[in-house]
Amino acid sequence: MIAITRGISDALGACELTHLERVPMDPARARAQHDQYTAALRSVGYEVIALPASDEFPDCVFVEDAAVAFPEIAVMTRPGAASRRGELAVVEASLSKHRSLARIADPGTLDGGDVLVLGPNVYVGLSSRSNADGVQQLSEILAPFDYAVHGIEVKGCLHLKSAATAIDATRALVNPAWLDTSLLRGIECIEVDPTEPDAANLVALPGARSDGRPLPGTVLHAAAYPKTGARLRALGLNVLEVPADELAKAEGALSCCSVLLH
Ligand code: CIR
Repeated sequence: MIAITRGISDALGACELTHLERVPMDPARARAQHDQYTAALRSVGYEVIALPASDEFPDCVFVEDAAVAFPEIAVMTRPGAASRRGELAVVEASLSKHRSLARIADPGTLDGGDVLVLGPNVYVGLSSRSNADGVQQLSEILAPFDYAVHGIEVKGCLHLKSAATAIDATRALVNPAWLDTSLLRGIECIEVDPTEPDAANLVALPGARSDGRPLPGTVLHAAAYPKTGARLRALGLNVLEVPADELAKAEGALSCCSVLLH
């Protein structure tokens, strides 16, 4: 399994912000936390392809928004924030070695953070970043592979995956304040602790291995949300906690920091 990541820009403090007030950000501290993220991925068997950071693109570490990878194809997005569109070239050059590529075109916009895959259903947040044209284009790209693509409203957060992420094909970790969970068809929704609204973003690692043995139910989760982490452990999940509070100041969570190839 491969994880594509990207380094943290020295210009991180000039990132896009939608719901948060700008506060000072420390790229060195963010890098130290990001190193723990990539170490966790390596520890369970992922080969990490670490793309270089760019001073031109403050948000380049959030590589998830640039591309969405499926086993059959990868889709280069068209980020809703114009400042982020130049991030794609480096990601595309790397991803093209592993997948055939499709592209979202103008007037469509799509951020990978809005794309939630739950088995054959692909939910796309209709957010400030992803529009209906982007959803339609993604639907056409994925139709030959029998995925059904559904646009879904999100409110109060940046991306759909701020509000819900997949634990596996049938379960999601959700903040029900930010989306109507009844729209996730046939999915068991595990709620975040109400005191941790930002805790719904995890990274499921279906390929996780230890000593060559499968580690089923392994997820990465942010250390800042221990009560929700305890809920995940109570489900029998193998929770790898990583610190991520510096990148959270840039409105980034954990899934934003990688594109996983299985
Ligand atoms: C942005 O606003 O685009 C970045 N500051 C944060 C992007 C986070 N990405 C994600 O949740 N997938």
